[in-house]
Amino acid sequence: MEPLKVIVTGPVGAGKSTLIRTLSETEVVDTDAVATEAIGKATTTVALDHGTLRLDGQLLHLFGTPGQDRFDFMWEILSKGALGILLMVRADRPKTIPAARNILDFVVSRTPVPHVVGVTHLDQPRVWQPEEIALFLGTPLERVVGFDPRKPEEAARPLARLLELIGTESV
Ligand SMILES: Nc1nc2c(ncn2[C@@H]2O[C@H](COP(=O)(O)OP(=O)(O)OP(=O)(O)O)[C@@H](O)[C@H]2O)c(=O)[nH]1
Ligand SMILES: [Mg+2]
Repeated sequence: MEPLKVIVTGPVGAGKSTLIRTLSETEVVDTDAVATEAIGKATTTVALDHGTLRLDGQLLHLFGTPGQDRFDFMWEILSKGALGILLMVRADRPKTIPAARNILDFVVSRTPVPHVVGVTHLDQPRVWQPEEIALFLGTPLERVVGFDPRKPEEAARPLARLLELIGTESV
């Protein structure tokens, strides 16, 4: 069966690299480097993450992007040939949601395939609810999935939703 390429994108700290580390059944390739800006964590992806996963009988190749927009040339490179987009957003950092919309517009304009929004950090004390994030991004609520990418039992949830969409529509 042809492997299916999915791009995992979104702003810094949303949990893109965490998701790929949690789910990958093959050794993950990552390119985390020490962050040169104050971003609330020690390292950041500077090129890509790669991992693979078998889900609902389908082999997925997950390509994680950097979150910082100074690496935006990688969004375009990594989205080539992708059949689905997982946009990850932190519920506890509403200030990053415009950046998330910018990334989504950028990727969808070049690679017009279905997307799902994965909302992370919902366990934090002050968060935007998935409904509010859906409204801001202009994404229908049924494509917005709250989950914790650190938890193996939850991490595949948005990808399962994305596979359903890829199976039923072209955009
Ligand atoms: N409390 C909490 N922490 C989370 C959750 N999801 C991810 N994290 C943590 O948030 C951080 C996310 O870091 P990364 O996975 O490096 O984020 P990233 O999206 O790859 O970031 P860049 O590569 O810098 O763009 C990690 O420390 C995770 O353990 C969540 O739902 N709740
Ligand atoms: Mg990363």
